[in-house]
Amino acid sequence: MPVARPESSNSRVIAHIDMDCFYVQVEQRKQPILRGHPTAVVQYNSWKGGGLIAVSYEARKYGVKRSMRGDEAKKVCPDIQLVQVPVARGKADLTVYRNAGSEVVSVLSKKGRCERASIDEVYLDLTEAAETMLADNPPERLEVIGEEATKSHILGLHLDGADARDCVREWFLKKDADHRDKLLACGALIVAELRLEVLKETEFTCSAGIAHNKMLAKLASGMNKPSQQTIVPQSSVEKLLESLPVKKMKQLGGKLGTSLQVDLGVNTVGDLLKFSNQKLQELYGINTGTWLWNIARGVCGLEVEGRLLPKSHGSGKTFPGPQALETISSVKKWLHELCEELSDRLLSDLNQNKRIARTLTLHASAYKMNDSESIKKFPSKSCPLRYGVTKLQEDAMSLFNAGLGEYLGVYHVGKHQEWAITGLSISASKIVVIPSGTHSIMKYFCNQNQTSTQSNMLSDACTEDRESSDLHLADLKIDAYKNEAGTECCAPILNTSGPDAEETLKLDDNQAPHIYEVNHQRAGLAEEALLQCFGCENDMESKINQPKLNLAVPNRKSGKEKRKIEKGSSSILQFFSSQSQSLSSCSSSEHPHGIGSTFQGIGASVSGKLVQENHSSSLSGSSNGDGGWSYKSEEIDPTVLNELPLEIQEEVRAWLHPQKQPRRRGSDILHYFSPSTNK
Ligand code: TTP
Repeated sequence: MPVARPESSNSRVIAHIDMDCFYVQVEQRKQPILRGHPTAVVQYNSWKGGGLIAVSYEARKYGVKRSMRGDEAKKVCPDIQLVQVPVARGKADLTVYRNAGSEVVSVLSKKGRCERASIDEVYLDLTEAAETMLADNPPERLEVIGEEATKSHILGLHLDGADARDCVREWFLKKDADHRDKLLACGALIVAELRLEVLKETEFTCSAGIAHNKMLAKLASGMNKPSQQTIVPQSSVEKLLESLPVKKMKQLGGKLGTSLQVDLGVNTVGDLLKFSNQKLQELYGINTGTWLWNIARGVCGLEVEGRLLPKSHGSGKTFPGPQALETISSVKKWLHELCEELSDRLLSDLNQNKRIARTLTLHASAYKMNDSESIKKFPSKSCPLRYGVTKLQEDAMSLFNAGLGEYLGVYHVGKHQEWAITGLSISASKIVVIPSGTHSIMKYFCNQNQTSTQSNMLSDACTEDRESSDLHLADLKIDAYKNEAGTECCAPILNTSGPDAEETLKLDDNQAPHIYEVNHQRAGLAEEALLQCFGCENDMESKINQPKLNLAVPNRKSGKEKRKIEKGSSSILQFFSSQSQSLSSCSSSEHPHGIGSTFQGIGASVSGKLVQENHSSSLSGSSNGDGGWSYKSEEIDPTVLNELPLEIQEEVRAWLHPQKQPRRRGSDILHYFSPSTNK
């Protein structure tokens, strides 16, 4: 969760970079002949020419909009080139766009802390770079200001009929400028250079906003597009917000914005200044109230998170009109497709980035037959995530059934054709990096634990993916989308009957605090699951009071003190938890195999370690001899071994009693945990 900074320390330099009509640019790079032509990217579904999901600026001049279908676009712009989104597994495949986004991120991340906010958006914290520039080489000493920088838009800058570029140049070179403005000037010079570099390296143009916080930077980046940048000096903030319609703020596009308009008569963000913090808190709760009070003043304390990878993965599909799913078997079939895609992405994240996701969430949109009045939403459901297509599918199906039961009410479940599903999506979130040395047996235990506790863990999913939470039958039009919170997926979206509807898709990390609050609760839920994985399941109270479990921090005893497992009260889960923590204290270079570059590699490092330690009658080890740890094999309660699958039991016994139980060929733990066995 991003850390909020107090207002006083907020003289930071934050940039928000947004790629211009991103999907179109990706397609134009593939087919350069499309450059300069009115072009749109359409959803593969070719009904009425498919739904437009990205429109080039040339096509926008003709009035082509994202809400249109291909046929309609052709009517207003006969020359338009329609390019189809690649398709895989019967649905949009966004891989090419994701990869293109990563290329851009790798260029942008050179200059400061970089947060990948969505498939085509990035926040940069350039404070340090700007401070360094101001100290070493301030703009006022520059002889020339780069051309790209002189094309900047500076909010509140009076042109008085003078040439805009001259005024901008003057602003950059001003000696007696406010210190904060000088920092912004440095930031803007850096961003102009970075944008040129992105163009050179990737052939993509992007636009940027440069301000003192994320909220203002994001607002600014969309003000002048394509391929331009906008600076927000502190002195311009009040005026900017005074006239900014509430619905233009990303988080106020929905019900909250409507309530402000209808209930309070607040039409612009500046109108909120009329209300005290206390009043806003009374009306909307402490967090949302305070957040509203702050945004009215242009205050946003959210830090740029150092994150180059997405926060979650998702896969989804809409089933509009006659395509709506009306049987469990059709839902099952599509969940299988979605799970396959999600599984591929999870495994490639695991292989490439050594990350695992811990929470699976299912969202759906539905309507009830013979009940057109009903506006009840299909509840989103979450559970701990298990790897492997089959397990994912099983769990997704359980979540679906749980959601359907709640949606229909218990008495209606099972009755044929009382419902229809118009959108399905699954997402994997709570992604964490696997600590060096952590091994696949831990995953096994997580999975085991999840299986046993899963029925208890089904829970209402919260609104992490705001798009999904906002799903409404009538809104579902196209299913390739981007999630501002870092999820990259194709899933049902709410769309697009006008600019406001479009705005609601573009949520950012300056989310109203209540969303974070809910997410925090979810984090707790996942943490609980993890704690259960590690043998704490009988101690709910201590769980709640415990600090969060951090696998990366070893929990070794100091000196020669040995940890013991008490017979009867101990569990094999605790044993392996301790093992993991001890192992994780060793850097990968200390392991003969390190953390492998593949899924199997992770297991290999563990296998290597355990087998290596297997030569004594106790399991013991210390990579550096400082306060080693050990377990006497006789201290391990033999009954808990019986909880394990046979092949694992055998192998664990072989570790404990190497002479008695030689390892059986072909049944090693590595094989057991390989993805193919998981499927
Ligand atoms: P946006 O950044 O919203 O739009 P854009 O990049 O196409 O255009 P702009 O220059 O105005 O920023 O979305 C980025 C990509 O995400 C877009 O190219 C296609 C995809 N997308 C969808 O697939 N569906 C949607 O509803 C939205 C909003 C975006």
